[in-house]
Amino acid sequence: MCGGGYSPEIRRKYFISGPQWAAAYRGQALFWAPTREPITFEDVIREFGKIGIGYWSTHDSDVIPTDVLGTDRQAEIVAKIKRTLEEHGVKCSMVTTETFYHAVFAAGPAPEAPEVREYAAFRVRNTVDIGHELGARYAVYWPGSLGYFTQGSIDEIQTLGWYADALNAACERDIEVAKQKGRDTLKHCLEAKPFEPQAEILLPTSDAMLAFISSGRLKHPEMVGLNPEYLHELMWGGAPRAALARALLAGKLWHLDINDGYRLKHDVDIAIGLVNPLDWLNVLMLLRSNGFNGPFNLDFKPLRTTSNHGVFAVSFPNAVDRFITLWEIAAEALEDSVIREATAALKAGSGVSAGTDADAIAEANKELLTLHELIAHRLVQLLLGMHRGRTYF
Ligand code: GLT
Ligand code: MN
Ligand code: MN
Repeated sequence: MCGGGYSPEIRRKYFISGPQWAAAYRGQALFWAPTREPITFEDVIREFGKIGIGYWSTHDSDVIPTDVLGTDRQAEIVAKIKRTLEEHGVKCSMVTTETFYHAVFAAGPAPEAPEVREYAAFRVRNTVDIGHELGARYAVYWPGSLGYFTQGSIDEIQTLGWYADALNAACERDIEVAKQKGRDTLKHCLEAKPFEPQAEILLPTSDAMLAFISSGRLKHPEMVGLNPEYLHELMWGGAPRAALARALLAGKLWHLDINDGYRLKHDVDIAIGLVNPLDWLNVLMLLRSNGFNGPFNLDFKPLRTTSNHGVFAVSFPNAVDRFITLWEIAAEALEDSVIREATAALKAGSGVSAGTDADAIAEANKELLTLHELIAHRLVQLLLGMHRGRTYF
């Protein structure tokens, strides 16, 4: 750690999940060889338990080799995961289907070949089964391979329809299994990313996904919502806070990948608040004031220069703790008397009765609007602790 941290008990009070793939990420990329040794799900779950990360999330193929998915061997591995989770006091919150890595998805999860689409349907159905078995409440879908490198070779409308068929298969299976097990159905959450790995992506943003959900192609649109990732909205140049506001407005913000990075760059998946802490404070104020309390999924990648030991000694505890601190500062900011007073004054307006006289209305509001800037200064004060020890007059 950096010399201090929250206790595991405090960390467990938040609905924070750690992905298997993030902790087991070995530092590899297109031009980069791995820098860390492989680790198992037992290692990850044990370390999350020690840190106090109460929830674990996984792709089907992170822990179950592709060739044994759906077989008895899968059942054995799932039973082993269950035991490991129990042993370390960690719960599985979310499962996601990998429909991008294996060569079978070379043309994406919804290509022309019906046998590949049938296989994709099997994969998402099977993930639903795994999710129910592990007690998860969320399923995530990242259709990053739904797109193309060269134009004209695929039919966008048909591809989107086929992708909807896969989600329909997952929802129908979910309804069946939930009934058998006496559980609620899962919340199926779509995750957008504007670029990577395809050059052109069919569902590049959370807004595109909202349109897709209400396109009429989904049989159970009420079962499908969003898992936005902070960085993915930033990557296309959007304002994550505004994207999340639109998702909230649509009642579809169900799950959130928390991380950080830069605008118009690739998916660097840096730990939350390490690049844009002020923006994150604003995002968390929005979420708190609209009743979103998680799950917050730590979808960041420990840096390639971090060691195996550092992943659990430095990366994860610092990411969790920065989230908690920012979350608490967000509460402070929402209660802050300066911000409250300024906001109330803005909402009250100038009180002038000037009818249709635009100039008179503008004149009357002129001083009041300075409060926008005042709020911004105050937020930075709260973030950096600059309000401490100052005299206010
Ligand atoms: C992939 C992607 C992430 C998604 C994962 C969920 S897969 O690593 O870049 O942002 O959350 O499938
Ligand atoms: Mn993500
Ligand atoms: Mn990402």
